[in-house]
Amino acid sequence: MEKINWLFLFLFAFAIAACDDEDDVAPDADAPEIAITSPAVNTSFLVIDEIELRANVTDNREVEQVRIYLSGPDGDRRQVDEVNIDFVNDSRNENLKVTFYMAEGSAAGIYTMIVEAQDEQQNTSESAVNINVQAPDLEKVAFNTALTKNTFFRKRVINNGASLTEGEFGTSVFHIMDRGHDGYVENNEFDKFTVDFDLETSSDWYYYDEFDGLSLGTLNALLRKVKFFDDWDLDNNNLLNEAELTGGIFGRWDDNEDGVLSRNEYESKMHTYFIP
Ligand SMILES: [Ca+2]
Ligand SMILES: [Ca+2]
Ligand SMILES: [Ca+2]
Ligand SMILES: [Ca+2]
Repeated sequence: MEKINWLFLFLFAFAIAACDDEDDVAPDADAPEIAITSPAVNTSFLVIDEIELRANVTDNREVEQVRIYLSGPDGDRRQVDEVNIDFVNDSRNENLKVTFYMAEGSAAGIYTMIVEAQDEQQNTSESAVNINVQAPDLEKVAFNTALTKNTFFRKRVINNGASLTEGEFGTSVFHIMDRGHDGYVENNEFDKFTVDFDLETSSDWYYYDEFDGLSLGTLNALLRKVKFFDDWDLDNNNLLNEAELTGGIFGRWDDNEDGVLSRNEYESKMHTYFIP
């Protein structure tokens, strides 16, 4: 009995001490420190690239929140991300990795990426890095690089960069057409793809189903009729490698057939089909 009372007293005192501690936090005058590790200063990005920011944020007590801003050549400043730190983790040292995309129609030029970090007592600090955002005309090889270096492309095309059989190509086109990402190709998705891939004038490219959407089997039959796979398979080995695949897309998007994709030939289609 005696023992239990002592234990109780001890726990009680401990609880009071803990409460006391919380009510009487010593002031923290030190703002977090931020080190942006990537991208390097003045790195160039295409307006359709995914942009990855990496930063290390430390605080003597606790990093509470980090906000990422992008400030453009027109002086606009928009928030691209906000990271609230989970207090359960070791929040004195945070390695951040944030991926974002330029909004469609963004001005080309120098942008400043700003990382703002706040600790639990609202001490705030900021660090920034400039990047160079460009929207050039793209030749076929540059377009291939632009697509394949970004992870969003391989998320839409099956096989993770390896060559595609005709059936795998059909499945990949199905994913690309399904821009709503719901597993169905509805009529409006079919119609949009028809225009964007320059198929309006093809009498072989047509289906009508009011209710169920386009089936994979129907799509494969249509693709065979318009010879996408055959025409894109330049070395006739019955496989499409990535260069043949992106070259095929390039050919369908080059509306004025001048051998380059201008910004207005690639940007909005990239947002429609690939950029998350
Ligand atoms: Ca602090
Ligand atoms: Ca859909
Ligand atoms: Ca081939
Ligand atoms: Ca063109």
